[in-house]
Amino acid sequence: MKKISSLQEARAAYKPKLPAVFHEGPALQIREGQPTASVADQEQIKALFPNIYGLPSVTFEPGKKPAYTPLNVAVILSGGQAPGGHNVIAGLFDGLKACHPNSKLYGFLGGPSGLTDNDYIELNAEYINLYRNTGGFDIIGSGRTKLEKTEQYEATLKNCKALGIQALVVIGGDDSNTNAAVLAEYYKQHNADLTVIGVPKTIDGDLKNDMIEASFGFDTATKVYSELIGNIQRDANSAKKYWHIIKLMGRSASHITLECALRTQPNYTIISEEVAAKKQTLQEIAKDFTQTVVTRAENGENFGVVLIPEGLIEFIPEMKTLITELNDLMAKHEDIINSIREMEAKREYISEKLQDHTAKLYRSMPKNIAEQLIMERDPHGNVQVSLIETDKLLVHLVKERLAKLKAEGRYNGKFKTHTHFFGYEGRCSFPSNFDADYTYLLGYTASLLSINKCTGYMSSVRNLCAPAEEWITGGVPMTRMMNIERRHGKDKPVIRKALVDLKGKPFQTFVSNREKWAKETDYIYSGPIQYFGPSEVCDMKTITLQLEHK
Ligand code: FBP
Repeated sequence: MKKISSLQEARAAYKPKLPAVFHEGPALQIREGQPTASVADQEQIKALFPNIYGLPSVTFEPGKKPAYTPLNVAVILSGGQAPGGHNVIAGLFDGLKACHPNSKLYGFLGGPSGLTDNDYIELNAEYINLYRNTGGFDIIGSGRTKLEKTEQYEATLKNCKALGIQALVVIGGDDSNTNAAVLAEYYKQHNADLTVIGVPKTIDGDLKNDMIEASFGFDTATKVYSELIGNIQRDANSAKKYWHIIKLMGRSASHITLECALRTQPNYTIISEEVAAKKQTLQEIAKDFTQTVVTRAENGENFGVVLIPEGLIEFIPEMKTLITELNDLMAKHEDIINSIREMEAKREYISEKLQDHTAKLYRSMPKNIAEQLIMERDPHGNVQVSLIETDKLLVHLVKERLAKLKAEGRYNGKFKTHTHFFGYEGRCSFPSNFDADYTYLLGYTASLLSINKCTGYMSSVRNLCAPAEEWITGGVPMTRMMNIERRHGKDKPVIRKALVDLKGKPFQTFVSNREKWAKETDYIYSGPIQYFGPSEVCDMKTITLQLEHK
């Protein structure tokens, strides 16, 4: 027997678990549900997507294997990396080959730009085998190019036609899948025989709804971050001399931070959605945080661990107003602003153009934050929150408050801090067993949706809290998840992002424990992801998924 010398080799041999419906290969029948409607703004969405609106959800059930003909399919990876992307492609490839050995799979390189620029490779078994059960998106690369112009749609159609492609699978988050729905409608309107299927990806966990229980990558990424947080907690509890402030990825929603808090029980956690609901100011947040530091110091504990969601800044109403005003200003005066060399002169030029109260807030920001707030936006027009040091900003404000309390004789502790940012560390990790199984099945399901010409559908795998054998597979029309939102001053159809539900069980569980976790040192050290061993350890689901669906 060949000696295995790395985890990569050992993982290459892992066989993702398939539900009973696929045990004998793709023998199945399709069961259609009732016609669907969008989550809101039905008339507008229907008018924008007349060809793919109102379709029924579909479920795959055991049946006789139909006589499939060969199919040419292309795949793109879009947006940020998420563990399991390679397995989506492996599952897609295996599903296509199981239906017909002469089917072909192409990969457009570097995300949506590969599709418009006709940059592609044909994927074969030998190449795919190198990537099975591995993290990362390096198999074909990813990108964030936004498809929004007619010339781009035309280019995608021309390139797909030239390769004889009959279905395009888009692996992405809410924006990328919105793009996928736009393409599906465009191809239908142009009578092109080109099916578009979406696959729900993002470590942020915000592409979910009643038919999509989780986006892939969330499970692995939160387990990686929780391991790191646990290690830091143990260090903090050993040395008892530092406060560790940890910012966690999640561009907008705080699902990652909430899941990590439930898994590790830190002393203080901020959930952006709660901040927005309570309309908290930056100073109010700093006050709360300071109170936890003071209380622990009174108990002789000058150490602690704090979790902050990356997207926080945009959920603080006053900061949101500031960012919106800055966005407009940058759009109008970016060249002038960039031509000013000195940051303080830049800040002054900008402040003069802001409303009085926003100018005051902008002037009060530490220099690094003032600079970070005017950095280049991403292609979707979003502020690049991962580059804003909210953690350092809060530390600065808490230090100011503690100094004042000390001067008044109301605090006598120490507040020595270390800040951390965990994001990229978790996006390309080896997928957990859950993500390896889930993604493989999402890909396998996408192959069947492609063969059955289910255009405008997102691959869906449900009943995820049950063992993989009992998972339910099918497709959900993407228009069902859409509503109209204001983006860059215009009404746009978009897949609705799922923010943390403040009435939901995960947040409520956190609320009922947070006071205790603030005072006591009740850390959980969750340790690294386990790939081999008992199922209750290796196939463990996220606490969020269990609380939401068990
Ligand atoms: P997606 O929504 O595209 O999956 O990306 C999520 C994310 O990882 C966020 O958590 C983070 O804010 C962002 O990507 C970082 O983007 P980039 O990789 O471009 O730095």
